[in-house]
Amino acid sequence: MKLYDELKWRGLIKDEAGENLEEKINNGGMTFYIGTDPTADSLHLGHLSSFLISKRLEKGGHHPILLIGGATGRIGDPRPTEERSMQSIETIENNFNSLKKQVEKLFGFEIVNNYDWCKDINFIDFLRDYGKFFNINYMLDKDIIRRRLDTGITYTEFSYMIMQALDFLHLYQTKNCTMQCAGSDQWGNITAGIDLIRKKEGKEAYGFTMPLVTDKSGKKFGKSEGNAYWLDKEKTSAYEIYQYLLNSEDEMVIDYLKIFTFLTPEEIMEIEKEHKEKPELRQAQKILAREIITFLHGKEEAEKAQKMSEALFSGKVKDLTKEDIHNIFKGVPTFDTKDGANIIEMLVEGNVASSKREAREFVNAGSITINEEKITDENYIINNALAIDEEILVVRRGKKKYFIGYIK
Ligand code: 383
Repeated sequence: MKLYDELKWRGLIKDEAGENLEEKINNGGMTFYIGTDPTADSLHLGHLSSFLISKRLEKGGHHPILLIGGATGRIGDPRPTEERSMQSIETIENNFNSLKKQVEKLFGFEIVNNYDWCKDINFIDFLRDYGKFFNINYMLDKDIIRRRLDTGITYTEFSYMIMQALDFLHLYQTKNCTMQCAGSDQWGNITAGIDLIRKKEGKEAYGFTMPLVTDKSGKKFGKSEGNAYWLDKEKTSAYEIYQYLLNSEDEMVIDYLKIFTFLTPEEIMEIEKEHKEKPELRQAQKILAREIITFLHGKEEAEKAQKMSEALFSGKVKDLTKEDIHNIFKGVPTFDTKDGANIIEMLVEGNVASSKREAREFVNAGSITINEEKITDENYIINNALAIDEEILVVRRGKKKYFIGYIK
């Protein structure tokens, strides 16, 4: 399969700009860029799909540049809903440094910072050299701006697209960068750049976007209850990512394999065949999790995450080490208890139940497990011989609610 066809097959091309883009992509040899703003100190799963495209294009013989928006991050790309709150310069600089480190490690590409060429442009020059090329009607017609007209948008955010266009022009002039790719939310900004290059240089530039990755119901991939899955393993453990991916919907998982892995079309089609025959094995989900975690954190982390997941699933928590437990249950509520405590008292003191009466109800209903053993006796006594490393109790209430007790 030629590169363009493969990108299409993987579902990575939505909008395209520039003549003969297909041929350009297939031929290789272009310098292209993708940008991100330092709004946080790490990328998250929502960024990964478009960043991986840069790897795919690189494998196809193109030269990638990653731009981290030290300047644009100070302005804020308009969201469809409301104005962003401005971040302090210090936060932006911190985020920039963390992102740079992360992206260097994950992708190893040339990194540029648009602050370098934006910081010395003064306001009068900006209006004369760039503002003149942007008709207000043109700007108002961009989807993202139109969507903000009812709720309002400041001049600052309104100007964002000019900055991103200016970046493309700058990279075109200084690095012969002729293509930009991104997620579909960036279409307006990319075309603004292409138009600016045409107007100022009389040259054609290229761009394409990929569709937003979602679940079956259209919700953004890589977020749950508003929280992102970060690519930094200090912020989101490999285990948490593993669990999230393991729960991918059967109808979506093959799409995710195409989008997020470097497995070949043949390999993915083979997995799809097996997945259709035996979806209950969740083989496709396991491969997806393994591939993504291996890319992000290495093979060892992927194996560890799988081991933890299997241990929990099959009730073998006792095989886990203290370190595994900390990894798996990051963010889970903890409490202290003691050797010889009564189960009902422990549940109340540990806030697993709100009263003794409720604690008894849980125990009698069989909804409490300690280290995956069901406790149904109200008179059960906590004993450190039953604990992991004589110290840790993994307490589960119902199907999913976990607590970690420490015997002190
Ligand atoms: C800034 C200056 C440029 C080119 C790009 C930018 C950043 C861009 C943006 N990107 C998003 C971000 O920073 O806001 N204006 O979080 C996201 N990207 C990528 C992809 C995506 C986009 O980093 O669709 C998801 O991840 O393009 O929302 O000269």
